[in-house]
Amino acid sequence: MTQFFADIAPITYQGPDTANALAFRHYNPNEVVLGKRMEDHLRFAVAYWHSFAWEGGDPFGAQTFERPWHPQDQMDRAKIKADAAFEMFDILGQPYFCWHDADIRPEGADFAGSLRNFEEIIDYFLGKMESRKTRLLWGTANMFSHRRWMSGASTNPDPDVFAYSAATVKTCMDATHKMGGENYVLWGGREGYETLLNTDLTRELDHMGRFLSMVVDYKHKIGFKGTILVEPKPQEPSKHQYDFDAATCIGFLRKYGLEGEVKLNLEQGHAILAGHSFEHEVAVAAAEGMLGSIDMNRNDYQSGWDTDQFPNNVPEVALTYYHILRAGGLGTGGTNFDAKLRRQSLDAKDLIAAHVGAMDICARGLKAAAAMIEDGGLDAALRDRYAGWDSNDAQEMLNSDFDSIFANVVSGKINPQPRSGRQEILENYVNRFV
Ligand code: XUL
Ligand code: CO
Repeated sequence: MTQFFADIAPITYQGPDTANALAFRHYNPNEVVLGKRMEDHLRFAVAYWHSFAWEGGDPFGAQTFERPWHPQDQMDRAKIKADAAFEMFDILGQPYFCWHDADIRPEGADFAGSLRNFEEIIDYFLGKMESRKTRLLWGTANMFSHRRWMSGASTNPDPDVFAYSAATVKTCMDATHKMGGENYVLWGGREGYETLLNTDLTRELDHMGRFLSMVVDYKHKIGFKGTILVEPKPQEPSKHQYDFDAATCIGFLRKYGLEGEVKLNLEQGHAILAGHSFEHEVAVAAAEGMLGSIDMNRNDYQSGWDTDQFPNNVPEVALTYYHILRAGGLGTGGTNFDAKLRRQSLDAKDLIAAHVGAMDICARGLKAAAAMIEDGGLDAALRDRYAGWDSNDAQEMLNSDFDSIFANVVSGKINPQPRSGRQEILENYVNRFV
């Protein structure tokens, strides 16, 4: 037992009326929603990097947090950090967590040294997981922080960096496989560019496609049964990122023949940066059968930065889960809180409260989404709006050509009559449930 969370008891469900700041009001893991336990719908995960590796810095100032595992450059402190992390998973009853290699182990003197540290900490995790329910939702490689990746990983102009990236991802996939991880994620923070003046965009995209094919080949070689996911984001840190949004990623996957092998890890804040709502991104991925997993963290709507805040908007979350439920759920994916505290939130209690609130918001959203599905109002409205397409004439038109369609229109047989889209009525409908 570490001292970090010493005075914080496991969080329990106490119902919507409790005044206890550290209790669930809505997240009741065993409550059945649409025939499935809430925990099994939501599949929450803690992001190791924001909760335990991030030190509270921003572009104008360094560390504000003082944790027992700081500074994070030694193996013994990496283990203290792991002790605290698993204590938090227990306190929250978290079913999953996610890591980057760089979050969990100190960098070694060279590749082999980093790998030794990494393998030691993975075994340390496995020891802790023996007696716990918490599992690995996904692992990933941090190929954006160290200066070697300043010009990209698989898209780097230097083939040596491509090689270093491949070796790094191999070790992270091995570790994810060993831990029974349910997905493997690739987010290309520096797979993009600052200026076309020094960038061969066509070549870089081909290298990225080839790299992802190697990831898929390696998955099959080692028998990893999890899902490979790419995470779209339009910019930050790069000015232009190749994985701009869901639609861009889907086009990329199709171009390189990977659409049957790779799905998407969608993040709310990234959707906002791309000028989309989160439910748009979810619906686009679901329409292509490529909905994989979600990072449920929002951005500040005014600043335009990737502020990675915990979710706190029930209507937004409800519409997201509505589309997830309609798509058949998250599958091997989950709801990862890729979210960090504000840098003034110094206390262990802040970290717990942030997750409790986020889990509650998601539970409320899920319940609202389920109620809308059970009520069927949105589905009925959609059916009604597209009912004209149920006719034989409309279906035959799709199999005809311009000349026969033209004949029907010019003869006056077809003469469109505009109908209301009923947006406000539908928004009012949603507000009844959230
Ligand atoms: C960065 C981001 C990453 C990925 C994993 O914006 O979202 O943390 O989720 O690399
Ligand atoms: Co993310």
